[in-house]
Amino acid sequence: MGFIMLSEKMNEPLCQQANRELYSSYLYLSMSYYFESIKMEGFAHWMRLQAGEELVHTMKMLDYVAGSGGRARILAVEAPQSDWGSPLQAFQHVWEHERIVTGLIHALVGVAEEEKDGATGQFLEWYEKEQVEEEESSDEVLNLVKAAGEDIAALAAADKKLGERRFRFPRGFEIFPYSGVKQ
Ligand code: OFO
Repeated sequence: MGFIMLSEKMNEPLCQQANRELYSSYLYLSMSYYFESIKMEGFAHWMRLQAGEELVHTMKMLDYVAGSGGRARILAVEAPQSDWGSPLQAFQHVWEHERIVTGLIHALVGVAEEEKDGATGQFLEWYEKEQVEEEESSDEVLNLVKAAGEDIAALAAADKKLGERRFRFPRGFEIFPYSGVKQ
């Protein structure tokens, strides 16, 4: 429990954003299994890690709510799409989705400003930076897939490259163990 009290007007949009982050995790996990079904294992691996990152985004936000005197609530997550016409369509979807999420983060920063909640505004700076990175990496992969086109060898090379991605927790934040428990 921190020293500041989160207002209800800030609490709820943060929980809703955590829900969108969890939806992102569902979406990328769904894409991961789509890629597995078409035997593109590097792409499947990349998406699986992306789904993990989104779970980190979810929990980091809810931990902030819970640690700021608010109440972290888990909301229903809708089922994501499960099939795409091609890797290109899937990555186009990622690209569009991340732009939507960036807009949501900016809206949340706007709520923090209206609420004169400087601590939350500062907390959200991490998400603003993260969105810049997410947009860059989705751009990069989208361009790679676009350049490969229908060329099987180029797609296989892209698949191999994406299979090299490694998972990294944000500095100072891991989702296991729960930070309130010493291990
Ligand atoms: Fe959480 O960054 Fe993507 O959605």
